[in-house]
Amino acid sequence: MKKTFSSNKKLIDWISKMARMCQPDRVVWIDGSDEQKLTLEKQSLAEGEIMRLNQEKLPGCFLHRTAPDDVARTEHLTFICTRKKPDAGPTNNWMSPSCAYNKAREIFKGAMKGRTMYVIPFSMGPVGSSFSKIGIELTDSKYVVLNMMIMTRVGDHVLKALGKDGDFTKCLHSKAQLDIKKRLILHFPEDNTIWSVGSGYGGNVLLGKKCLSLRVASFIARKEQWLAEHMLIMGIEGPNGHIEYIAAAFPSACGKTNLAMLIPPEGLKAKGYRIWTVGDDIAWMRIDTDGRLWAINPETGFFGVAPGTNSKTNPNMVETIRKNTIYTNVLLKPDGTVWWEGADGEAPLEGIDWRGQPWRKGIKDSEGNPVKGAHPNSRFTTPITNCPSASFRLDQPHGVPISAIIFGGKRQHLAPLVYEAFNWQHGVFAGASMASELTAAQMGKLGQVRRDPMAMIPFCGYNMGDYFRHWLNMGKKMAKPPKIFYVNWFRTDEDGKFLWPGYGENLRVLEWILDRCNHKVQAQKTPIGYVPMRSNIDMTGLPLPEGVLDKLLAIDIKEWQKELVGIKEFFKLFKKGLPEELWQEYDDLLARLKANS
Ligand code: OXD
Ligand code: MN
Repeated sequence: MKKTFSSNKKLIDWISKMARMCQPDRVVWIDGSDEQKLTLEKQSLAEGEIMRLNQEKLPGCFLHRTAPDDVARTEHLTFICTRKKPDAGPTNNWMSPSCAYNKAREIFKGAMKGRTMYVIPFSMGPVGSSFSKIGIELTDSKYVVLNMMIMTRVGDHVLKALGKDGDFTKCLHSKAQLDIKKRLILHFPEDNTIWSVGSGYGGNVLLGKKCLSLRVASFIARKEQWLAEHMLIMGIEGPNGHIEYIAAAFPSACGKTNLAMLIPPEGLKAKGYRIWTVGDDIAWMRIDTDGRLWAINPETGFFGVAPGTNSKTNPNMVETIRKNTIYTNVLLKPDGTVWWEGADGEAPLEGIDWRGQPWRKGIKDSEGNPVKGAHPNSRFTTPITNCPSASFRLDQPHGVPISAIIFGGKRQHLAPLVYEAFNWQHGVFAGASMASELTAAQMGKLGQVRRDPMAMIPFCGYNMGDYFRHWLNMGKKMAKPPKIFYVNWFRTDEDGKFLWPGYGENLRVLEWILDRCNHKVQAQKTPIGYVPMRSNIDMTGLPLPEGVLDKLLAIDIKEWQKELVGIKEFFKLFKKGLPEELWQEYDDLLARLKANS
């Protein structure tokens, strides 16, 4: 393979040091070329790390299987390693940097013997943009290299941008023995360093994603006065041809990817609506000279959950993953294509399941439970540029201006379909007190509420009390801050049935949100915020039964009073570290509810 060199001494010294510890047989620099990608694919195929899928039906697509105990992010093995424990805050696992480095060093020592260490120079964000950050990932996994080439901008041009003295996030990964007892995902935000060992699962090992773009970036963003958030970004082209952009934070499995590339329902399509997808998972946002918040998606690919993806839930994604996609832990069909629970069409009669075992339709385990063909967290890694709704502004270095920020979660009863915060501070309170319910499909008690402020609980790289303070400060710096909204697509009726059809129909709510941003419609003031007047949500082509919209928008004062108990309990975790303004918002809401009870 072609040799690549960098004149960056810090980089060369660091690679030498890591190589002395991991002892690879050779070091290979990733230059980002198609030629090198082909070589890596060939080698990876020969070693059985990936499998080529049916190239007629799925050109450029591969299948990979991870170890059965390495199929998801391991939050209990994920640590924020700040020198002082309080700097990690009460919601993160903490380890002192010296203890963490020592523990991990023991696992990394000699872990790459007999293997190649790949040096991946990558840029999160367009190369050269003032938003962007450079990382270098060292890894002994070709699967990681191939995935990083989809998810980030990789290659020589990044090294060139790094130059002689440029700074970078030092990302070290080794599969080591893929032993869960020797698995650690460590973040050293004060050293701009990430060490991940013992895993091969994307969320733990594609270090540009959650580790750099959220945990480390959120730490840097506070210092540099910007925001690194777990948010989708989408453009909504309205009837007048003008595109407005929104950013939205929902916890994992609440539909960020589906929303980011929704297809407008007929009623709204006829008015001229069209969606432009900028990102489905991460937003980096800065205040520009116009006093507005501008955002980029630092990634170039989707790392999406396969089960449930079909032509009804997400037609654009079905198109996206037809080529140049790496599938992980899905079912392999006899014709060399793939399947998962909730895919289009009938389940195949047989196949090879995500563990590599023969599988038949209807097969049950020894306890009589159905055996899944695909793991519930099986994934695809696919380029954004494949997506029919991909925004033409993906590479614009200054990003897109954000008109509205939306928070949301799964709540069967409490939160209405949509409400608007009274102002930025109230919106920060809505985000900070965000929560989502566990459903029957998840472990835990049905209906149990899990607090997940701004959908960042697993991803904030520092004390969340300081994070809330940072959000409050950012609002003060903007001449024209985005309006903040809260949505809930998941309200149910007395029989537990969803009241709102969701998916493409969610655009009706987004239209109202933009109408509010543009001062086009009045709203009704309630104790929790502004809710829509019924007539201001365009229901053309969606004949909901009489009274359903009222149910979707209703506010139950007693339920909200109960909710405040949970919010208080959560806020108390931060002791004196919670900004006084959030307690003020809490008290004000309490008083408004009381006045209306
Ligand atoms: C993800 C997640 O993989 O949020 O995006 O877990
Ligand atoms: Mn995510």
